Amino acid sequence: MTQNATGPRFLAERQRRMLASTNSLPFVRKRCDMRLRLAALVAVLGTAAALVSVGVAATMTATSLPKLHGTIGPGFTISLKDARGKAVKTLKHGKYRLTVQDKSNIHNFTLNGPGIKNKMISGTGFVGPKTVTVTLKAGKYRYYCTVHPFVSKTFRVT
Ligand SMILES: [Cu+2]
Repeated sequence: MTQNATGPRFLAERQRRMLASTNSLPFVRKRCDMRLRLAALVAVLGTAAALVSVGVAATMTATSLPKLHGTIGPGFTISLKDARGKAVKTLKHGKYRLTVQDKSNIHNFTLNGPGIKNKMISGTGFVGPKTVTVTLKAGKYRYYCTVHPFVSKTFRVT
């Protein structure tokens, strides 16, 4: 005798399987959800840690760089001094933290040389301090005001 596919035994078995599968579905979903959340959390934490370490590295690099101090104004004067207050004539190539004190709104402080093409560090109309990181390469640099180009000095980088 062959079993009838629509027999009561078969139907009961099919119903049991369906129930079992629908009952286990939320479980599966929950587990997947938790795994996804965990993965997302790990990713977020990883990114945060990476950002913090990048921030710390950037801050440490910026503050440990040799410092240069530039001034422009208030008259027709421009200057660049090292951390010890000595007028800059020659510098070793590399990265520097340059702070310009702009003491006049009629001038700007602009730097020109290898790798730095007429970079206006402090603009005309601006008064106050401006700090930038500059990478100096071997060669001759000139710092000046574009409005009054005769307000100008040079230094050499080796
Ligand atoms: Cu000027």
